[in-house]
Amino acid sequence: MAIVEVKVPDIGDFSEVAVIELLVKPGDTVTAEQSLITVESDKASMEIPSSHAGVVKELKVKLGDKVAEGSIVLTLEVLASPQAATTPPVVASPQAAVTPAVVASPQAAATASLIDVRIPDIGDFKDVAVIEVFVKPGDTVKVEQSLITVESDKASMEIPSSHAGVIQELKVKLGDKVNIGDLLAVLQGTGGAAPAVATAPAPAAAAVAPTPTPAAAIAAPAVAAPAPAIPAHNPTSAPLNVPHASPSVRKFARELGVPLQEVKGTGTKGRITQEDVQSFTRSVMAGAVQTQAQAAKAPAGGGGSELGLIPWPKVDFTKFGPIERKEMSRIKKISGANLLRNAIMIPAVTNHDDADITDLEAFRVSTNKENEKSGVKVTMLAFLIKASVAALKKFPEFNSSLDGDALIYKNYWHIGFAADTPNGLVVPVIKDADKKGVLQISQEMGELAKKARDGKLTPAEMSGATFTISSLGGIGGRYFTPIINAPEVAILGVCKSQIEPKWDGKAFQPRLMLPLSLTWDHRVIDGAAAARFNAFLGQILADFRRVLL
Ligand code: CAO
Repeated sequence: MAIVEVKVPDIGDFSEVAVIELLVKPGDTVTAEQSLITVESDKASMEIPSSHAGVVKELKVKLGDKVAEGSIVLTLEVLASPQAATTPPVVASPQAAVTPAVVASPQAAATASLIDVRIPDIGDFKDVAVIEVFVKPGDTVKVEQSLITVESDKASMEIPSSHAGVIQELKVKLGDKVNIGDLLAVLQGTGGAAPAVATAPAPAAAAVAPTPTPAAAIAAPAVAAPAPAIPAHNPTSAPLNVPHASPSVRKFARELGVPLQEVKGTGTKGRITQEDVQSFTRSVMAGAVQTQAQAAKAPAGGGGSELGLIPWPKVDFTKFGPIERKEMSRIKKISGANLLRNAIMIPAVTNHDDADITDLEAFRVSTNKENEKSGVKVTMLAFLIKASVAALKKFPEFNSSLDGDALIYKNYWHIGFAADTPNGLVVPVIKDADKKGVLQISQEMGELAKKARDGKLTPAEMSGATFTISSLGGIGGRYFTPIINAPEVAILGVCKSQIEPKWDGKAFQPRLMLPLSLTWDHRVIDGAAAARFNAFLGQILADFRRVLL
C-alpha cells in the first residue's frame, strides 16, 4: 500500500483560502473525488475532493488554516495501485474574474434604467440546470447577491447579480437549462449603481464571481456518520457528512451555528435551502427538535423529542409568582443523567416486603453498648450489607451484569450504599463485603459517608459495586422504588422500621418490621426469583445466625 499526499488543486484565481470545514478524519475510508475539506474565500466556497481512493492517515490542515494550490490536505493510504490513480483531481475551476455579460435590454434605450442580467462565463459547462431560484419579481437585489443556483454534473454554483436594482422580470425558472449569455433577469436599476447606457461596460462586473461547489462532493458516495444511540431527530436521508447545500446556505447555517447535516432538505434532490435552515432553527428554538449535540449532553429530563415524546413543557413561571433560578450541582447533573438513562433503559420491577428485625435490633443495640468506647456505631445498614451478600451468594444472578446477550456473574461482592450529601446523591462502595465483619463494615461506612459529605470521595471509592442498598431508614417513609445503578441488575431500598402487630397463631405480638423494596432488571431476573430473594433476606434478618450457614 502506498502513501500519497492529496494536495489542493488549481482553485482558480484564489491565492489563499481558509479551511472552513473538515469532512473526514484519520481512519476514514474515502473514494476518489469524495470531498475532504471545504475552503472559502470572500467570493466563493468550494469543496476539495480527494484525488485517490484510500484510508486517511493524517490530516495536514485544521480549521482556520489558509491553503493555496499545492498545499497538502492530507496523506492517504491508497487502496488501488498508485499508478492506477494518478489522474488529477476533478475540481470545478472557479472563474474568479468572470464578467457577467451585461447588455441593456431594448427597453433600456428608452428608459435608460432597465438592465439585462445574463448568465456569465461559468467555465466549461453547457446546459446547466437551474436548481434554485432565490429571488422573485419585485425583490430588491444588491450587486453580487445570488439570484439562482445552477448545477452541472461537476459543479454547482450560484449566479450573482451584476447590478443592484429591483427585479422586473425573471427569465428563468426551476429546471431550465442555461448557458453563458442567456438572459436571467431584467432589473430596474437603482441609483448610480446601474449602468446608464446599453453599450457601457459593467463597472461591477469584474468583482462578480459565481460561487462554485465541485459537484464531485455532491455526487460522491456518502460516508455514513456514526449514528447516535437515540437520534435527535430524523433527517430525510441517512446521515451524510456532505450535506447538499449551496455555499450561501452553508455560510448562513454556519453563522447561525446550525449543523447542516441534521437539516432536512426540501429543495430539488433533497437540497437544503435557506428556508430549511430557518425552519430548523425555529424548531430548535421552540424545543420541538434537538440537535445531536444537544441530545448528547441532554440534562436529566432532556427535551423529550429524542424519544419521540412531546417536548418538555416550557413555562414562564414568573407569570404565576416570584421565582429564583439556581444551577444544579455538578453531582446532581451527573447523577441525573445516569438516573434518566437507567430509568428509561431498564425494564425495572419493584417487590415490596417486610423483615422482622426485632431480635436483630436488640442485638444491634447491645452491640453498640458493648462497643461504646470504640467509637464505631453499628446501624441496621451494616447488617443489611452483610445479609445482602448472603442473599446474593444464594441468588447469583442478582450479582451479575448484562453484556449483550450474555450475563457476567461476578465472584466478588462489593456493595454500594447511597449516601445523601449537601451536593447530591453519591454511592460509595464497601469492597469485598463478604470478607468483612459487621463492625468493620460499620467503621468503613462511617468513614466513606464522612468523605462523601465532605466531597472527598475518590472515583475508586465509588466504583466496582455489584449491588446497591439505598437506605432511608434514618429518615422515614414506608416503601419506595429505587432506580437500579447500571450495570448492576438490582437495588435494595430500605425504609424506617416500626413496631407492628404480628399474629403468632395465638395472639398479636409487637414486632419491629423493616420495609424492604427490591428493584430488579426484568431482563435478568423474574418475579419469582425476586420474591425468593426478599424472603431469604427476611429470614436472615430475622435470625442472623443463618448468615453462617
Ligand atoms: N429504621 C429505623 N431507624 C433506622 C434505620 C431503619 N431502617 N436505619 C437507620 N436508622 C436509624 C439509625 O439507627 C440512627 O439512629 P440513632 O441516631 O438513634 O443512632 C439514625 O436512623 C440515623 O442513621 P444514619 O442515617 O446516620 O445511618 P445509616 O447507617 O442508616 O445510613 C447513610 C448512613 C450514609 C446511608 C445515610 O446517612 C444516608 O445518607 N441515607 C440516605 C440515603 C439516600 O438518600 N437514599 C435515597 C437514594 S434514592 O434518592
